[in-house]
Amino acid sequence: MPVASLRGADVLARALAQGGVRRLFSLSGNHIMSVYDAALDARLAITHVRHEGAAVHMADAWGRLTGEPGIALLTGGPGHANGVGALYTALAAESPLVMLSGAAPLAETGRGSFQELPQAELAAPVAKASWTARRAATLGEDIARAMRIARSGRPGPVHVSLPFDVLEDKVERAAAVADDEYLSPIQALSDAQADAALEEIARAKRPLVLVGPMLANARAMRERLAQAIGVPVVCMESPRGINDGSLGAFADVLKQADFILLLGKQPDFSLRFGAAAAGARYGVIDPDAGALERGRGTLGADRIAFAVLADPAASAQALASRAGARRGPSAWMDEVEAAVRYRPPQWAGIASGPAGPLHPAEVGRAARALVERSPDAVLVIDGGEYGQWAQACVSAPTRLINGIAGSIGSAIPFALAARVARPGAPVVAMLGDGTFGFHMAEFDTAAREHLPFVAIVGNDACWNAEHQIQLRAYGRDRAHGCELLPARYDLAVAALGGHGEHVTCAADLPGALARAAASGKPACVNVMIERHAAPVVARAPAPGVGAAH
Ligand SMILES: Cc1ncc(C[n+]2csc(CCOP(=O)(O)OP(=O)(O)O)c2C)c(N)n1
Repeated sequence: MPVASLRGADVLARALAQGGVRRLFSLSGNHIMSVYDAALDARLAITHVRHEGAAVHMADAWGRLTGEPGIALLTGGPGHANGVGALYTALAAESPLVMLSGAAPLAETGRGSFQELPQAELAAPVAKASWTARRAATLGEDIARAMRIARSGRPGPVHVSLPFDVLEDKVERAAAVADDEYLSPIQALSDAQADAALEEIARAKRPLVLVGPMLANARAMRERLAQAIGVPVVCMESPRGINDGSLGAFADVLKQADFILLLGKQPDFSLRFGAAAAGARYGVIDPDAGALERGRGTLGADRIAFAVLADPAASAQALASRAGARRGPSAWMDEVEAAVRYRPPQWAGIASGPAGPLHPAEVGRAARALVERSPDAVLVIDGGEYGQWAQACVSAPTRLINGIAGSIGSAIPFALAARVARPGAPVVAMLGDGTFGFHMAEFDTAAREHLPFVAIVGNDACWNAEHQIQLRAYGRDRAHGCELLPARYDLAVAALGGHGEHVTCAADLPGALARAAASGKPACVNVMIERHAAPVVARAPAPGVGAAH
């Protein structure tokens, strides 16, 4: 292509490629077809989805799994607006992504241009940064800056609007961008700071390290740190906070902690603003000055032993390498591990009648057997009551959940993106029937793109999480409006080119899962389940098994 005919769209696509981007999650539209065209020469593959929210969820999953910003490319106006909601999930999950949206031409700003919208303003509250590109020649700088901000400090989503005329404008040459402009310097913990933190920990009888969503998929690093410093390291990434079913009876031991190192974990609602461990003193290591300040305000200066601005992953490494002789095997560490592992023994014996429907714990048992077949499996779990049972019953080294945002609907896009990011890994997604409806059409994307995975839908014909609130707060005779049909989602998936299984009793579930996994297609195992409240995993006085409704 002659240099003089370089479009803004070409500058953009080249800049993405220079930043290591190989794939865009996108839904097409008038404003961005020049980028589709430029993607050919820049060798950017496009996963073309059925709703902009799905593209952003996929970029989110990509960010969480690879640590590299996922890229969503949307059209302007309504396309952009459809994508903005999904930024909320990524922001709370501390997941790096860049959402690029086509936009009305700059030259027509304020004149009622087609699909004109103050896009940067709309995305700003749910993004780390949000702006409108101004010139074709400097689109490379926009991209480098967006990727740098997305992955720096506390990772998160960044938005850049791309006006139509900026993308179409021709330039002779693009402003050169150095590779390091895509990266941000890592704020490390100094040796002295690491030693001081370790001394504080050594003085405590029952210390804990809590990490937040940004280290959720750094399990090996968490284990190394725990081993090196002899202190339990627990990741909190659930909107259920200390009642996260995957943390077992953790709330019981958290109460007893006398020192807590918050390693990138914010003392927000999920820790009851510090009240979940009322007697503890805190050390805070956080990459974000604003979060440190908020933490001071929330916890109170008198409870904070130290607060340091530093990157959590680099700090984990510094702490591990500065730790001298590790604390010997401690009863406290064993106690915390046992609490996190704890599940009520009665769960193992839960069995529904031979004709079904199933208890969600039974689905969990069968799903666990499927997931455990491969150490590489990626487990995706959404919210709702079934999602909480799934999180309590099934685990995997790599797991993607809806996260602190508490939003539902991301599981199917997450599963597709996981399959793209980890082509050889089996992907299992667990989600309720209400949630299934959000992005059901992405089974078409999965079939078209040959992305097999297994979705295990817990079908209680209900928005049960909200139904349970009605039962608790207003009584059975005032529970209304949360019913769904016992729909045949399996048939819908088959019609879209996937594999469908309908399971009405426990005996049929293992076979259905095996057929789904072997089908080589995106599969929906539609399991009819009872309506149970989410599990509360407390050891005393009576372990909770939700009552059937
Ligand atoms: C985006 C979004 N919309 C609505 C909610 C509120 N909400 C949370 S769980 C839930 C019900 C989910 O139903 P389903 O997926 O069938 O799971 P169930 O609770 O029935 O097991 C709803 C409506 C939410 N958290 N996020």
